[in-house]
Amino acid sequence: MYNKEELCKYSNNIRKNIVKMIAHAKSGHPGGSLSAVDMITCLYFNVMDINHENVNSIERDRFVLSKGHASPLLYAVLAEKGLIPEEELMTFRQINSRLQGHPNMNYVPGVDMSTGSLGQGISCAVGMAMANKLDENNHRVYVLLGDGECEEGQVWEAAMAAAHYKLDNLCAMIDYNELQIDGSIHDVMDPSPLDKKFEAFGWHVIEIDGHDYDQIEKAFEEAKTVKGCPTLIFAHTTKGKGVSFMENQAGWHGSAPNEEQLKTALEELGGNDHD
Ligand SMILES: Cc1ncc(C[n+]2csc(CCOP(=O)(O)OP(=O)(O)O)c2C)c(N)n1
Ligand SMILES: [Mg+2]
Repeated sequence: MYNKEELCKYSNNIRKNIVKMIAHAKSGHPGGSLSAVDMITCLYFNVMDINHENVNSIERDRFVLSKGHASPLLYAVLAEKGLIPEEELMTFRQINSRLQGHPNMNYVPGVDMSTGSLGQGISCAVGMAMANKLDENNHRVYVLLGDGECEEGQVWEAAMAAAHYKLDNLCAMIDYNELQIDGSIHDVMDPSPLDKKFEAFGWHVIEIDGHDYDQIEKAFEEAKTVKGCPTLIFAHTTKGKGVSFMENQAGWHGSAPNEEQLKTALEELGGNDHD
């Protein structure tokens, strides 16, 4: 288990790589990548059993990035875990790169599902969790959803099926940053109250601050003890977390920083070195 200081160091480097690769590609989605860094760092370093040796094995936990536009986050975490080379991150969104704008499970080791069409990832995760039950495979399935993504009807079919099939090996997380592509989720198509809705669909719901490592870790631990229903971690987050001028700005959903903005972002994140 990594302590808070170590997790912070990994998260910070992941944030730096996210802004660097998006700036280098001149396209990508920084806001929703940065908001989920703390949860996904904790998941990959302290919760899931994925590593270099078992990456291609069926005998490990699975993660589905249902909000596939946050691919820079997934690639940066995989690099931090040593599953893909860190240098490769700068090929993000280039022709012939394995690291396309939305993740492709056929090319990238550690990518467990190809995603990008919002709503579909959670359905895949439900199928994977059902398969694990049928195979008597005790490994768990984790899935990250955006709050805007929950405006997709398919999410609710998946939520209903997960409860119906008592998938207690499934843990979903909602990155509740309250923004989607064009503005506030409450203005675009209000999906709230998401916690109450998942509860009504038969899920065990845990509400946390998605930037507090103690709360994140406790929630994952609690989820492992829940029997007979799936768990939702409903995480309050800040879109663009860690880069002041990106925080809570819908405009940074899918825009790349220019050279000057990259410099400022990296300064705020403590410089350009891998320390
Ligand atoms: C089915 C589908 N419709 C629309 C899009 C375009 N799109 C990409 S990201 C996004 C907003 C998602 O908002 P949210 O889930 O809140 O993501 P986050 O704030 O975490 O970045 C939209 C509408 C898509 N990828 N898939
Ligand atoms: Mg959002």
